[in-house]
Amino acid sequence: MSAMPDTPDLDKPTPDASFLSVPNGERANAETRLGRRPGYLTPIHAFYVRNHSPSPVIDARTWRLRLEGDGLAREVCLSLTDLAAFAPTTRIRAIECAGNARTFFERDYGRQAGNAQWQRGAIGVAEWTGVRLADVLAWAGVREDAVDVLPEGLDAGRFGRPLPIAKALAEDTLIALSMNGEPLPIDHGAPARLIVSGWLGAASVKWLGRIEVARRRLYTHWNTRDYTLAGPDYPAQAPADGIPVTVMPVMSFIDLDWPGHMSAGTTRLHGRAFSGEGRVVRVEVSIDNGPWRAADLGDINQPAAWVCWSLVWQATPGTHEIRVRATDEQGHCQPESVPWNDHGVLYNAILAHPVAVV
Ligand SMILES: Nc1nc2c(c(=O)[nH]1)N[C@H]1C(S)=C(S)[C@@H](COP(=O)(O)O)O[C@H]1N2
Ligand SMILES: [Mo]
Repeated sequence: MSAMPDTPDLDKPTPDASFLSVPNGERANAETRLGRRPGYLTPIHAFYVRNHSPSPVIDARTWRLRLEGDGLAREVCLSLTDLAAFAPTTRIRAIECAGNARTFFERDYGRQAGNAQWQRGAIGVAEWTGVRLADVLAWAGVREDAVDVLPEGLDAGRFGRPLPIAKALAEDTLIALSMNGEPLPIDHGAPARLIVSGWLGAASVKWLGRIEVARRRLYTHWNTRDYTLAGPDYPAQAPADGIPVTVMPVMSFIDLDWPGHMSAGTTRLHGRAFSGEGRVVRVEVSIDNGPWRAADLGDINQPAAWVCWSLVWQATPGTHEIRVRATDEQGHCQPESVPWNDHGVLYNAILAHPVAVV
């Protein structure tokens, strides 16, 4: 760990610590304050961190990635130099924790769901550079009848969340070695992490050490006992306690703190909208239950990253409620409410954002 991190339990420097706040005191976790308008790409110092064990410090010179399992023709071990031989690939992609906005379950149902009580900031967009997992698996001789791929971290809990082979072979599933043009920071998985486009953040395993490829379905805690839709309204899918979360649904945010504060007058509201299922095609805003008005969308609109939106507003003094709803290219729109689930995942209801204008 570096000598004096600005945010306790994080390795990375957070020069403007107000960019990150810690949900409910869970150690080594921090969320982005969207009210600080982080930019299209979330800068590293402002990018949320979700750790189930503290960030391990790994020596990149001795680090190896082991690929094994009955779904491969051979077992291989790769160093960073070996990985550099594969074609470099860059993608702008979001990572969003399946538990983002979990705190709103408590607001809606009067009790807390799951653990880390995220507000809206367990999401970020970065430019990831690395190699395609598909290229590495092909080189290791992935078999036609491979079923599941389990990437595993070198953190104390050996965190791992299995993926079906089709998602592992997708052209934008990356072994990322850098983030926003810098070597991957310790808190974000140095020296190598997976980036799984559009899926729950848990699939983007950090501090990769091992990848198992199997000819059967694979299960860990993280696709059977957490990051599942579980509870009275959801059927168990043995051996999972519910439906394992995969793709992240469409969601939108206003770039204001919660509650927001601003001065009266003509102003422009800003925010961002994301869907794991493709591009966001429409963002609408309703103020104080008024008609839905179409917001302007920014020029950068990558699939499975967010699009920035803005809308001119004549802000009058008083307290207002601003609602935003996004629609993605699959035609999916945010719901009015989200049914309770025990782990508090996939909260994407339209939020009534309180804003005080003075
Ligand atoms: N090895 C490992 N990988 C991990 C985790 C972890 O605890 N250990 N957390 C996962 C979860 S739940 C999320 S939401 C993302 C968060 O990525 P970030 O910390 O880079 O924002 O990492 C995923 N990868
Ligand atoms: Mo997560």
